[in-house]
Amino acid sequence: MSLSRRKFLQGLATTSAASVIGPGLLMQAAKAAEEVTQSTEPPGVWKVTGSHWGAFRARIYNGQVAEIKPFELDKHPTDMLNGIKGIIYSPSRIRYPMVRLDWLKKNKYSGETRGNNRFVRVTWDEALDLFYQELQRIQKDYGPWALHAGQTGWRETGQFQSCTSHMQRAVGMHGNFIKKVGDYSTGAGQTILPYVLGSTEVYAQATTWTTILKETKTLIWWSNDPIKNSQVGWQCETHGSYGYYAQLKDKVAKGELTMISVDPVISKSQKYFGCEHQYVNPQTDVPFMLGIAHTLYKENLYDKQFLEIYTLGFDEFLPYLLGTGKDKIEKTPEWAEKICGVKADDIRKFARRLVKDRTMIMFGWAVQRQQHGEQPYWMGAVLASMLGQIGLPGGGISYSHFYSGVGLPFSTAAGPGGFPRNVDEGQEPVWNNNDFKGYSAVIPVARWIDSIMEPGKKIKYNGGNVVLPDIKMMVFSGCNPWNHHQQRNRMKQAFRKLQTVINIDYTWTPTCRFSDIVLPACTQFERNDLDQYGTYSTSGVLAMHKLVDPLYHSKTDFQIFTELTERFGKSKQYTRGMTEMQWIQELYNNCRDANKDKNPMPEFNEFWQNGIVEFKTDQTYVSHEAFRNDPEINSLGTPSGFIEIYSRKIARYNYEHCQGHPMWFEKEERSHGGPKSNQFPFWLQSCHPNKRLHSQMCDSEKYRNTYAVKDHEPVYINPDDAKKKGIKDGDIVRVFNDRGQLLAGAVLSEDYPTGVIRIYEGAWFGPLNNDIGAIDTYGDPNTVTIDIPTSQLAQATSANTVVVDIEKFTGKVPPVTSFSGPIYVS
Ligand SMILES: Nc1nc2c(c(=O)[nH]1)N[C@H]1C(S)=C(S)[C@@H](COP(=O)(O)OP(=O)(O)OC[C@H]3O[C@@H](n4cnc5c(=O)[nH]c(N)nc54)[C@H](O)[C@@H]3O)O[C@H]1N2
Ligand SMILES: Nc1nc2c(c(=O)[nH]1)N[C@H]1C(S)=C(S)[C@@H](COP(=O)(O)OP(=O)(O)OC[C@H]3O[C@@H](n4cnc5c(=O)[nH]c(N)nc54)[C@H](O)[C@@H]3O)O[C@H]1N2
Ligand SMILES: [Mo]
Repeated sequence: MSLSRRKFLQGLATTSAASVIGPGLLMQAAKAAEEVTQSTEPPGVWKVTGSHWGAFRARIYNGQVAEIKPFELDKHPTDMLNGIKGIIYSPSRIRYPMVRLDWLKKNKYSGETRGNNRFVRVTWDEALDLFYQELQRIQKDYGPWALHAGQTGWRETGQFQSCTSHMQRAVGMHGNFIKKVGDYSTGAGQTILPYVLGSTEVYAQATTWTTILKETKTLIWWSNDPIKNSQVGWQCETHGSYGYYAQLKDKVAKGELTMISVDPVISKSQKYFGCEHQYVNPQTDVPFMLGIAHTLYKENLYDKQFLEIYTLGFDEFLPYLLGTGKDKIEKTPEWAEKICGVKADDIRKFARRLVKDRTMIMFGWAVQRQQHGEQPYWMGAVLASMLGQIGLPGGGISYSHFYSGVGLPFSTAAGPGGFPRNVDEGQEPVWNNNDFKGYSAVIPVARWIDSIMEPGKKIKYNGGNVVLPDIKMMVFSGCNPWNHHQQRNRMKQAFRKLQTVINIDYTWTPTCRFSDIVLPACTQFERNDLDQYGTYSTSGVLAMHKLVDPLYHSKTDFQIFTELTERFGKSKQYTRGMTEMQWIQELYNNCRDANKDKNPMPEFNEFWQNGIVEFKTDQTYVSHEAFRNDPEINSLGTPSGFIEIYSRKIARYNYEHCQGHPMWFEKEERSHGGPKSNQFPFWLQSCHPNKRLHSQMCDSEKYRNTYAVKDHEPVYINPDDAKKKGIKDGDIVRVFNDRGQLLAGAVLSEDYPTGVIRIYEGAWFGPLNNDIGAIDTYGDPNTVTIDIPTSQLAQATSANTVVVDIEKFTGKVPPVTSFSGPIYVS
C-alpha cells in the first residue's frame, strides 16, 4: 500500500464524519471533490469593497486576498486595481508600534537626529502611553498653539473609518490644536474664484456631460488631463466619466467637435481623444490669454453686451491690456509670443476659433499650483466673459471637469454621513484652553514649514493677517507630508526643530522616517465600512466588507483612538458607546431616513448582503445658468453679485502679486528663457501619477515594477534633450538644482517638448543618509521643488514653479532606501 493511501485510510478511521458515511456516499463525496478541483471556479469567497480606485470584488482564500476583479457597475475600471494587492501585502507595511531610538533614550526633545530612521519596537500600551504623555506635556508646558494636528490628505475611503477624523476627534478631546485652511490641490483657485465668480468653482458641480455632448462645439482642455486624472475619486469612484469621454472621442473623430489641449506636453488625454494640441511654454498661460484677449478686443470679437450685463470692471482692466496703464506695455500677441512661445499669428487664430461657435473652457488644476497661481484662473474667467457664453448650455468655463466624476448625471439622494471629526457639541476637551498666545489657530495649509522655521512671523493672507505659531509637536494621520510638501531639505531643517512627531499610517512612508512615534493602522481592506458610490453623482451607497484580518500588529484607527482616549477618560464620548458595526449601521440608517421619501433604501442587513444600494441618477446641471437667466435674483456670491473682472476688494489688500485684475508676473524661476533658466534649463513638472494615487501604491512592489526604471522613479525627457545630455533610455540620471538632488530613471519620449521634464509626485523620498542635501535614491520631485507661496492672497503651494538640470549619473548607484521600513534597533 502506498504511503498516501495508508494515510488516507488512517485519516478515515479518525474522522468521525467519514466513518458514518457509507461507502456509496463516500464515493459520491470523492467524486464531488474531484469535480471541485477540476472545475474552473477558483476556491474561496468573493467580497465587495470600494476605494479611491473604484469598487471591486476580491476573492478571499486561506485568509488572503487571492484575486481582485472590478465591480460589475464599473464599466471602465482603472489599471490601478492591479496595484491593490500590493498595498495590503507591501513589504513596507508597518508591523509594530515603533519609537525612534534617540527620541526615546537620548535627549528626548532634541530633533537633531530626526530622520535617521533608527527605531525600537514597543508594545501598543507603551506607544499609546507615550502619545498621551506628549499631549499632556505640550498642553501643560506650552498650550494649544504648540500642537499642530491639522494637516490632512487622501485618507482611504469609507465614511466611518475616515482616519483623519478619528485622529482629530480624539486629539481634540484632549485639547485644542492648530488647524489648516485650504489644500494643496486648489489652494490658489479656491481662494481667488470666490472673488471672481462667487464660489470656489473647483469643487462645484459643473455642466453635465450629456449637455456638453449635445451643445459644445469647441472644447478646450486647459492644463487638464482627464483620462489620467479621473482614474481616482475622493469617494468610491464610479469611472462613469469614461463613458462620456468615449462619446466625445467619437465626436472628435467624426469632426463634430473641435477639441484642443492647451498644455506644454502631449497628455494621455490628448492621445486618447486624438485631439489638437496647443503648446504653451510652462507657467506662461497668462501672457497667452492676454494675447487672446487683446485679439478679441482689437478685432471686435468680444461680447460687449455680456460684459455690460454680467460683469464688473472690464474698463479697469482695459488699460492694462492696451498698454495705456501704469506699465505702459500693450499685451499684443507679439508681446505674448516672446514669453509663452506661441507665434503671434497662432494666438490670433486661436482667439478667432474660440468665438466661432459654442465654446467651453475646462481648466485642470496644475496651472494654479504654481507661483501666482491665482492669475491664470482669474484671467480664464475674463476670457470666458469676453466670449460671453458663461451660463449657456455647453459654453463658458469650468474648473472641475475631470475631478471625481464631476459632470456625471446625479441623483437627488443624500449620501451617508461620516464619523464626526469634532468633539461633540456640549462637550469639552480635557485641556479647555483657547489661548493661542497671539498666534493664529488656523494657518494656510502650505505654510506649516514656514511656521516651524519662523515662528511669530506675521504674514498676509486673503485680506487678513496670520501669525505663524511656534509649533513643537505634530500629529499626522491619513496624509503623507513627506510626500505632499515641497523642498525636502528645508523640511529636514524644520523637522530638526520639532520636539515630537507622531504618525499613524499602515505603511512605512518617508513621514514615518521623520517621526518619533509610529503607530500601525490597518488598511481599509482590513476593516468594515460603507461609502458613497460616486463623489459628485451620489450614485449609491456601497458596502465595504472587510477582506482580511488586520496584518501584523496593526489595528483600525477607531481602535487606536479608542485606546488613546481611554487614557484620559474620554473613550465613551469618543465612541459614543458604539462598536464599529453599530456605527456603520447608524450611518446607514441615518442615510436611509434622509432618503425615505424620494430614494427608498432597504434595511441594513439587506444592503450589507447585496453590497450596494443604487440611486436613480437622472439630474443634470448647467453651470452659471441661473445667473445668466436672472443676474439680479440669482446674483453671484461676489461682493457686487456680478463676475468681477476687477475686484475692488482685492485691490484694497494692496498685494504685490495679486492686484485689482489679473496680471502677468514673472516667476521666481522659469524655463524657456525665464529666470534661472541659464543655470537650470529644465522645467520640472510634478504631475499627478498615472499609476498611483499620490504616494499611495508606490510601495506596491510588483505594480511599481511595471513603470519603474531599474528600481527608480521614471523621469520623462525629450529625446533631443537627452541626446544633448548624453542620456539614453533606461539610464540612471541625477536631477538637481540648488535645493536638492535626486536619482531617477530616464524615459525618452516625444510627448515632452524640449526644456520640459516630468517626474510624478508621490514617488517615495529615500534619502541616502540624514545629511541636509543628501541625494534622494528613488526619485521624489519634492526634493527639488520650492517652498514659496503663490501670493499673499492664497499663500498656496507653488509646486510647479521649479527649474532643474539633469545629467547622466556615472557614480555607483546606491541602493534605494525608500521601501525597506525602519532600521530596527533592539
Ligand atoms: N510636487 C508636487 N507636490 C504635490 C502635488 C503636486 O502636484 N506636485 N500635489 C499636491 C496635492 S494636489 C495633493 S492632494 C497632495 C497629496 O498628499 P497626501 O494626501 O498627503 O498624499 P497621499 O500619498 O495620498 O497620503 C495619504 C497617506 O495616508 C495614509 N493612509 C491612507 N489611509 C489611511 C488610513 O485608513 N489610516 C491611516 N492611519 N493612514 C492612512 C496613506 O498610507 C498615505 O501615507 O500632494 C500635494 N503635493
Ligand atoms: N491618476 C491619478 N489621478 C489623480 C490623482 C492622482 O494622484 N493620480 N490625484 C487627484 C488630485 S488630489 C488632484 S489635486 C488632481 C490634480 O489634477 P491636476 O492638477 O489638473 O493634474 P496634473 O496631472 O498635475 O496636471 C494636469 C495637466 O496640467 C499640465 N500643466 C502643468 N503646468 C502647466 C502650465 O503651466 N500650463 C498649462 N497649460 N498646462 C500645465 C500638465 O502637463 C498636465 O498634463 O488629480 C486627481 N486625480
Ligand atoms: Mo489634490
